[in-house]
Amino acid sequence: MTFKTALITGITGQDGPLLAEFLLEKGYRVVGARQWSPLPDDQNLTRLEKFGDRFSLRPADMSDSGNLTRLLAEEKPDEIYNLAAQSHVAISYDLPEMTADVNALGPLRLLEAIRTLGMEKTTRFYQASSSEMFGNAPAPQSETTPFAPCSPYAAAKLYAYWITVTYRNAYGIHASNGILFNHESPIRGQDFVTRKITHAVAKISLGGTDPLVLGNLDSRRDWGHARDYVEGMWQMLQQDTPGDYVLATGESRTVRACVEQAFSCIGLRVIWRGRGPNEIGCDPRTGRVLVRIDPALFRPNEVHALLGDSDKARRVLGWKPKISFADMIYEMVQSDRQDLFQGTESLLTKSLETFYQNEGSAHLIREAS
Ligand code: NAP
Ligand code: G4F
Repeated sequence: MTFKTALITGITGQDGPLLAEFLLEKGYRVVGARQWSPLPDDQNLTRLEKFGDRFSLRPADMSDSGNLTRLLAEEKPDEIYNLAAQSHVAISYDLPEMTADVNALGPLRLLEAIRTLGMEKTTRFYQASSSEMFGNAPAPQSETTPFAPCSPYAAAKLYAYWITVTYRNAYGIHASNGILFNHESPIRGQDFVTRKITHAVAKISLGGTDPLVLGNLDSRRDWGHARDYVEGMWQMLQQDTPGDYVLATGESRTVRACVEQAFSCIGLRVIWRGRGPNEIGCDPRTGRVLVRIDPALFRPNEVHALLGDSDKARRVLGWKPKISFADMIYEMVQSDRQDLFQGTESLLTKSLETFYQNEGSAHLIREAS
């Protein structure tokens, strides 16, 4: 029996491992493409070890077309999921050129490789487009809402969106855009706001004393669970005809509400005092400052309110999100608590062992264990 081969770029990020796991469970052979690093971080990939050699890793950089073309020629994927990106909006202001190279020209290089190799009819292509492309267009945003990007990240993603549509129309490639609203999970990067919040809350629950430091508390996002969203990516490539789809929950919350939800997972209520950069979030029982603001974390140009209308995906793909916001934040807080607890525990064990070994007391080592 032959199974399909999927190539996933951005395999070391949040969505890559979750999509790979989803496809491997369906019987796919999955090739994960990751950029070279002297200190590779494979933490998110351990969940894939159980699939043995149906999962493999290949080096690939989105800025190198020769490398990408060779990769496609050798692996001959039935489906390509282009998830690789410089995906942090705030960082895109510091690294606009690199962001454009990877996020805009990266997908062009993949599409050109498909064309050069004559794979237009044999390889389907998914482009990770983003709700950031809507900028401050009025909510709710759907596939027919005019785009209004307002960051270097969003501008680069918009080029990628249109080049995907262009190659679909010009060369008949089965190429689809998933216009995904924010989606999170316990393996979300710690620089994104949900994970930053759940990690800080987990630390506080284990005795940490540092407050959570944030930027704009009033921006609104439509947050779903990444596990639901990777299923939607796959569904797009199983359609007879390619297309562009919004995936969103249809619920929008402020960053402030996300903070309150996360603290509620450890039994703490947050009350807000002050205004603007002087606002603080406090524990009403003790007065302890749990949250404070750093104006440096505000963006030069904020997207104020994202709220998606995913009616098309629900009708055509039969997609719908299953995991609630409250359950997702709870899962993230618990996962961060567990990681921190295990980390602290192993550090403690290590230092005790070192101490006892230095003291030369086998008896005490036995007692400690
Ligand atoms: P992520 O965690 O930031 O992962 C991005 C991945 O891209 C990482 O594996 C990263 O590798 C890789 N990458 C960066 N530059 C590269 C290069 N030059 N060559 C090869 N690989 C490179 O992002 P994510 O949250 O999983 O999101 C997946 C995709 O969906 C991204 O394109 C993102 O822009 C888009 N998206 C995300 C969301 C969301 O809410 N998560 C919403 C809409 C769209 P390293 O680990 O080596 O840096
Ligand atoms: O978590 P964020 O950094 O996500 P953002 O900017 O919405 O982008 C994410 O979602 C996009 C889809 O809409 C993706 F395309 C993109 O790749 C990425 O995955 O910030 C969310 C909100 C922003 O309004 C930000 O200003 O949280 C606000 N925020 C407040 N304090 C903060 C912080 N964001 C971060 N990262 N760090 C803070 O301290």
